[in-house]
Amino acid sequence: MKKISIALWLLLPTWLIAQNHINIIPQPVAVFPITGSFIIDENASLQFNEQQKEVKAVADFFSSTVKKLSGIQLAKNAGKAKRIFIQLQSLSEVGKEGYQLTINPTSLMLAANSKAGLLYGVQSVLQLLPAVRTNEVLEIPCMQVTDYPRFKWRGMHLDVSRHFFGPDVIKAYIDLMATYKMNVFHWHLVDDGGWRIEIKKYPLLTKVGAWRVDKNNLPWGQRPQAKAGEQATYGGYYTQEQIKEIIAYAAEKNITIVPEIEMPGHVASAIAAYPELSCSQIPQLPLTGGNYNNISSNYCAGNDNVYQFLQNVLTEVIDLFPSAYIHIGGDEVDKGPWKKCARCQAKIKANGLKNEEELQSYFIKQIEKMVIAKKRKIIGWDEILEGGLAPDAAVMSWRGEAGGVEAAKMHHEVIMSPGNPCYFDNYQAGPEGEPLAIGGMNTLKSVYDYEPIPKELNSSEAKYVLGAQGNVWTEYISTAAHLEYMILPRMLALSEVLWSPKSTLNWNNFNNKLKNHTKGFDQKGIHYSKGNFRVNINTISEQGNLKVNMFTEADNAKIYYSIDGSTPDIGSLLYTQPFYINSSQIIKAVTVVDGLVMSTKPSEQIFAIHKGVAKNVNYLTPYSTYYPANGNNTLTDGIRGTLDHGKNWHGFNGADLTATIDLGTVQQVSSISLGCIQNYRSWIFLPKLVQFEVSLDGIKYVQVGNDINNLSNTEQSVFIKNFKTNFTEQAVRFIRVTAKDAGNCPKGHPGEGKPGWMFADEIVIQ
Ligand code: TNX
Repeated sequence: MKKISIALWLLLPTWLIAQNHINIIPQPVAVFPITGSFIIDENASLQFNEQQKEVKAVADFFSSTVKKLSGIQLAKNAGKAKRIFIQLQSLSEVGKEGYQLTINPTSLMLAANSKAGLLYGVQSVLQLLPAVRTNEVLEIPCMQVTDYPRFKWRGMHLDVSRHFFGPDVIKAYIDLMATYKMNVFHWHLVDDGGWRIEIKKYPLLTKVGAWRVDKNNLPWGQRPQAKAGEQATYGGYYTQEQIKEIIAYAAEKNITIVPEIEMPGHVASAIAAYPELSCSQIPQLPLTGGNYNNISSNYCAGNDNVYQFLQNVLTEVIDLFPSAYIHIGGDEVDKGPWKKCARCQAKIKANGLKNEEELQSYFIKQIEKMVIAKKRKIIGWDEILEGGLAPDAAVMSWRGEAGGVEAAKMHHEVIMSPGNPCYFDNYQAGPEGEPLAIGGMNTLKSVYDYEPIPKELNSSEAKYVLGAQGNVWTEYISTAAHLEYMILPRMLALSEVLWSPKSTLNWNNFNNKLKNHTKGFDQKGIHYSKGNFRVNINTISEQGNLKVNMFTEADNAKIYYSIDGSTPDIGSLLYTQPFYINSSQIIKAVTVVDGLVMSTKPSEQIFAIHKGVAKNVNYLTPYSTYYPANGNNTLTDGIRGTLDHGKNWHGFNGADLTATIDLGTVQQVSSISLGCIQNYRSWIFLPKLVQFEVSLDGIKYVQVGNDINNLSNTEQSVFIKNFKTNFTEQAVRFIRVTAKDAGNCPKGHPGEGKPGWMFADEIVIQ
């Protein structure tokens, strides 16, 4: 029977599933709809074994949730006409976390091998109820469900150092995770911006290290460092009692908390408390933001007292957290201070190490020994591979997938959390229309399309990939509402990737189900992004002609657009297919679903049609491979770069731009311009000046203009400047544009003294 139900499920068209309101996210392994429905009302009774503590806990959770939703107090083990069974039962098919549900008009039977399975079964049942709770009947469509997860690590991370989130926010985060069957909470408790866990042996870690001068009125990257005498009023930490309570709270919901005690870098907070832990041993104030000038953020790897300190810290951490894994960080260690430190150099020599990379590896191996002695395993960011991986360490791959692939091939356990698409601190649609974020862009669909097993792994290596995780770094996230917005709805997409069989993933079905979930968020006042409804405006260049292509990730959506600068709505032009444009214009577009404009802000794209469009650009020095934009001819593709510097822009690091364009034939030209963007936070500055030259033969050039930058490179808002020259019309075939790099980042900038970036987009020739 079970086999038949799975087969039938696969045959069912999506519309039928949607019609049956099976809105469960993540998608169950097998669902077999049956006619009819089970109605939860006063005639229903909960049937369970009250002697079994774990079952009773699940039954109580179910009953209290029903009470909250509807006011109905379910009878327990009573002789009622309809029954809801919750029971432990030996089931061969569903494993430790799976469950089976059989719902018909008079009984709802939930069975599982464990409490975890029962909990997940209850989550599914709750998702089958109507999303909007007015006085609607609690009606559940009849069906059979067999369900269990694809991956055993279904993680969400949260950085509570850059901004602090109190226990209530953490519990709400855990609740959201549990609703979507996520089971590992990676708690990033230590970083430069604050030490957040009480350690009894070292009280200054929280007395000093948890508090900083409040610069919250400024974005993270623009915060000046604290000055002596300023009051440290922003921060907070968790007492060990609070931590125990949160661990127990999470465990009730089948969530394991993996604590991260970051080391040997990213520990300016610990050094603020105990300066003797750094190489320089110079006292410092806790970091207020992204400015590291004259701040120590590494432990001294040559000082044995540091290892003793960490042994003591880890002992308390391990006593608190039952998790099999302890995360010890290991990322982004600036080896500079170690190079200059006599103790570190002596340690390198005494242990026959080759360099500072091996010193980092030595450091991690010492820590691993301490953790293993306590019967736990370490996990670290992929930098722990450099200089040699500690023998039993698990690796969290964040700089793409390469670290994870390498570790899995070495038969080490791996958790995938590549920046793209697993960084939930990146934009989901913006930057326009979204709260300021750290940068990047991970759309809902990019998360949904993510496959945690890299192609490079064969099936036996793939077994080392335990799962994946969404990471939420909080430099730019300081409130609970913003935090919700950043994880929703992306976490729902990730949960489906990690739980559901690959064969059941279906973007349209997910979108359909999502509507019900976002309705629920609306009603509960939970914040989420509507970035999924953003219109993407792209162009296709066809033999020098530009074709505009628009697309939205949203299902069942229409796109309306304007070409006259007005705000589009349902009275505007309806997009049906790609179209040519042959004049400069601004296109604004919105997504419309069921007659409602869904986009938070219309998408905008400026098209500049000019004599250089589709002509080849030759660079003297190539643009950075990090910013390929639309390829070689990005500067002549007719598409102007917007405030999102990750798109349509070519970047140059510490180098001038010299671009030559051949118009192919001699043409009359009277103006040339080059667009440049400044984004102080991202180390991008306007060029010093832009020089324009023209030529008839491509050999002898004549200068026709020289536009000097008159705007400040300390201006912190993001803006675009057009460098331009107008001259008497003349016959021209070749054009050369040179933008002189502004040099190092300015004084007071976090990158002071280091090369900045220069970003250029369209060269407009008229
Ligand atoms: C990199 S991911 C970091 C974090 C930052 C994050 C911002 C990782 C191991 N290190 O310290 O907060 O980028 O996206």
